[in-house]
Amino acid sequence: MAYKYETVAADIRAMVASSLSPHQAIPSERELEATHGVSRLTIRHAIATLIDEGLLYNVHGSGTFVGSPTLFSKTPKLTSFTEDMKSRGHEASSRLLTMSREPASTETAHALGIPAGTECARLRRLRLADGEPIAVEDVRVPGPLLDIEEFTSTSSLYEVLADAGHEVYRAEQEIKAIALDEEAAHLLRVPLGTPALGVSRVSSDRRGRSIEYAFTLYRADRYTFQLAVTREA
Ligand code: 16G
Repeated sequence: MAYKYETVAADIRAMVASSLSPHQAIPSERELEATHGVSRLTIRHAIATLIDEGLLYNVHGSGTFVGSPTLFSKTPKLTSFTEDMKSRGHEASSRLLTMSREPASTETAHALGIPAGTECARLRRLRLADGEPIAVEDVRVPGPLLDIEEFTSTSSLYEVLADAGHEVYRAEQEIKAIALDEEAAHLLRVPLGTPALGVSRVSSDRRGRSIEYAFTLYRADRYTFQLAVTREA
């Protein structure tokens, strides 16, 4: 059974996801105590847990507020955008920008380890969390692995690929800072030149076969990457 503070923490998490914006104050300890019918100590324990997670932050003497960038932080676990958002209590959705079949450029061919000119499926999507634009994504999938006729704006690419027997197992990623161009800034609804995190990902299946070459541009004000590092080899 969950501890009382975990239940309170889950309630606050849900409240933040459904009705509070970054930097908005959460209800006071006294109000939370009254609405939950638990002790002040339990409320403090729940809030401390959420501060540790990065969901909330405290300003001494003013109260507790909803954090901004860490709201969309990410663990090293390999996830799809849909899974990533879901695990943080947000609903993922997409807007399909373009969908086509085109020959692999030298860069794509090199990344995927296929001959240049091989036909690939290409998807460009705007990715949203609770209706707010978070990322613009450009993905290439080699050869016949993806049937674009069947792909819709509500599809999860990783689910569709897994259903077709191409389960993503491992990925190599590179992250770099990028200033958004006009199109991306417009799509993400931020001012031109706003910094973004550009993530290139080459994913493969258990047998080491390349499945996708993706480039995702995340709004740096709404998305942070978290990595655990260790001295062990
Ligand atoms: C993530 C992946 C992207 C993948 C997409 C599939 C990163 C940096 N990129 O955005 O490579 O194509 O998820 O998401 O994590 P979907 O299954 O929700 O369509």
